[in-house]
Amino acid sequence: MPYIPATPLASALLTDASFASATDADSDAESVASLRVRTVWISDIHLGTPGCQAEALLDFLRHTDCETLFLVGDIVDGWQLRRNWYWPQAHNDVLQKLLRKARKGTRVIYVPGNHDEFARAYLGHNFGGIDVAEEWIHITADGRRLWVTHGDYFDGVVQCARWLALVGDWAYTLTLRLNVQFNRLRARLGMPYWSLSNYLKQRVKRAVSYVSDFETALAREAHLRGLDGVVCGHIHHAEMREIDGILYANDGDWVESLTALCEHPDGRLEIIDWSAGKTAAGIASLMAPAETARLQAA
Ligand SMILES: [Mn+2]
Repeated sequence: MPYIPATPLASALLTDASFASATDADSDAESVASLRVRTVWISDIHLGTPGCQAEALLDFLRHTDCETLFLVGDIVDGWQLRRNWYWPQAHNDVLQKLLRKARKGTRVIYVPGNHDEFARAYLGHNFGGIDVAEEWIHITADGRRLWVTHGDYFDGVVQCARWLALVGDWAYTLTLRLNVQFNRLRARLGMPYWSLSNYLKQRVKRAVSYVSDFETALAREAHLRGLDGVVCGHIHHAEMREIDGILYANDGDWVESLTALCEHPDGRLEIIDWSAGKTAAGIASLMAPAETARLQAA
């Protein structure tokens, strides 16, 4: 029995007439000079939102060739699409490009994030050569073990906002009512007024500040898991640094910064800023010296 997609996005993609033609048009762009790396991590593309810089990402994907491509979450923005349908051709082309890479032999691993949490229902499945996984452990060419996760599980603000969104209005109202009852009881027992809603708000605030150091929280978790580092996205801020001996790498986003993380053949990691490096000269400067020399000799 054929699989009937449950989400409007999936059905739109599968019924879109431009689905096939985009693939063909795309093949023209295959011959451009490539940045050849072992691994690429990209995240926070937010397809389906006007902010997504799909053209820039397409340009990056056309110039890049890798063995493994990680899609580190927030690839399609299900939150926004549910509110307001926005799906231009370039966004379709990005998906086509990703599927094409998978078809042409790139290992593509998709680790969903909070904006595309609908994909978390398909963990362990494979769609057109793309593996969907909750998280991954990547081993670099020089033997380092890196935990790949979107990062939202460790974002106190998201966790709490979600909790507050879930409990919502009625809980706040209930809390206030409980507070009245509670203080009536306290008054009867001769105890001073105590605000339950205020207490709860303080607790939430403390919880937020506790996990607000997102980077430290992720590095700590990688350490607890006995790994050498973590690669994540989510906060739209490309970064690579050591936190207490653990590598923290964030591949940035394709809304503002146009950044990706790559692993060179020798295991060296680097953040690629595509807003600066989209020329052939820029690509050459991103390569390891040996790699550049080899290409110049060829
Ligand atoms: Mn996110």
